[in-house]
Amino acid sequence: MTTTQLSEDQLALVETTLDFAQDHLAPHAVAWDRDKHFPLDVLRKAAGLGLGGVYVREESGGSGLGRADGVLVFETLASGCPSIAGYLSIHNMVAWMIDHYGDAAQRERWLPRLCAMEDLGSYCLTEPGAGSDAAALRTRAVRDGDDYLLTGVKQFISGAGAAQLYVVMARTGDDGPRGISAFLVDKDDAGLSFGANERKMGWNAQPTRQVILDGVRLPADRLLGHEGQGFRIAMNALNGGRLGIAACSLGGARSALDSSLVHLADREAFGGRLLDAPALRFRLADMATELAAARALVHQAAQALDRGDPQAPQLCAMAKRFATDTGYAVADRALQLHGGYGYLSDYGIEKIVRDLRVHQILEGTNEIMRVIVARGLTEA
Ligand code: FAD
Ligand code: 2MC
Repeated sequence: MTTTQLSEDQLALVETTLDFAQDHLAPHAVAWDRDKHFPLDVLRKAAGLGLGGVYVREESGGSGLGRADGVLVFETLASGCPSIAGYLSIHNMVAWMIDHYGDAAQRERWLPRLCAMEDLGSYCLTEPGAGSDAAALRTRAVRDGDDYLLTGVKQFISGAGAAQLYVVMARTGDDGPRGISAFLVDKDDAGLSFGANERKMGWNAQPTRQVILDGVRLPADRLLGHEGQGFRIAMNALNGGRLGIAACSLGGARSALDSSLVHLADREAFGGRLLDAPALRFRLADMATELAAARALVHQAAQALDRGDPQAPQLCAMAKRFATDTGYAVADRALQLHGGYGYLSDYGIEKIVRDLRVHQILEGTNEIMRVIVARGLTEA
């Protein structure tokens, strides 16, 4: 169910993505979660549909889609598996950064393999001592002749170890956001290593590791954009990323709602179908209504980002906060509607709840989303 009129192209995009989600993600999602398996072969299949470079311009080898299309893609993918859809959103954020801020040589070097998902991307902002207060990061990039030497630790990096490209935000100047630059680090660069794969509540179908930089020597052409631009680049990428995560919450919650409808139609109690119980019908109606409201906000924010509206960062923060809170609440209520079966792993509902929980934390916690919205209200 959508809240906006979709064009013919968008309907076709949703149909293709839904086929992919139903054929290649949904049947395996529970097993990938259980086995902590990151299905690289399936990601490459997704790339065959243009999902490795969703926002990369066509002349750079991508699909050339906007955010209004992207949120349809990621909602649909997440209806098959929120964890894989979430990683795909991050990979696409990285690919967009290269296309948008990279020079011709950087685009040529990285984009063909990123779009094909022969190489995966990771986004490295968070540190052990700097999460929400991202501008306090301490990873340093010190100029050494024509090179930079990078030293520091990045925490909670999605895709780390499997990815080939790490976009690393590091300090080249003074304290604060304007002293930060963005660098392209290759997995094969000497001095780069990874922590253990973190044991997590959800998002188990993709790895999360520390990225450790111990004097990684990079030639100056690995700087993305210019010195001091890194925080801006990181924030602009996150505006779109937050919409991707918001859309993933919509997709996960929608599939939990759909499962509830099937379960309640099958389940008999007190002489009739549970689906006919008025209290449960009201609950289903509320779940659908809240998801529709969240979707409308996500689409509104996506359109604002596409047209370069100066309010877009605030709208993206509103949409991320609202859609991830709503998605989690809807999935949790779907679990309740499944009774004891919702608590069993094989039904896939508890997995959706665990996956959606982290959407309230990453790409900026929902408290930070409120900080951003409130600043927009109080600062001219
Ligand atoms: P903290 O910043 O320490 O926050 C702790 C609590 O305080 C939170 O509830 C927070 O909302 C609250 N808080 C902090 N400041 C304020 C304030 N001013 N007002 C009100 N409340 C506040 N990062 C990456 O860079 N790349 C990744 O790929 C990546 N992937 C991730 C994958 C997973 C599975 C997880 C769990 C995290 C990932 N992250 C990644 C990191 C994520 O973005 C951070 O965890 C998040 O930004 C919060 O930072 P923190 O964990 O340090 O919490
Ligand atoms: N869009 C565009 N520009 C932005 C922006 C946004 N969303 N947010 C900040 N900026 C700009 C801002 O305009 C300012 O620019 P200028 O220097 O030109 O004036 C600059 O960035 C510094 O901004 P602030 O002065 O607001 O910086 P401050 O340190 O006070 O707060 C805050 C910034 C809290 C908004 C930022 O640190 C933040 O978003 N924190 C959350 C961190 C986060 O989201 N981490 C996610 C990691 S990735 C992840 O989890 C994955 C799973 C991939």
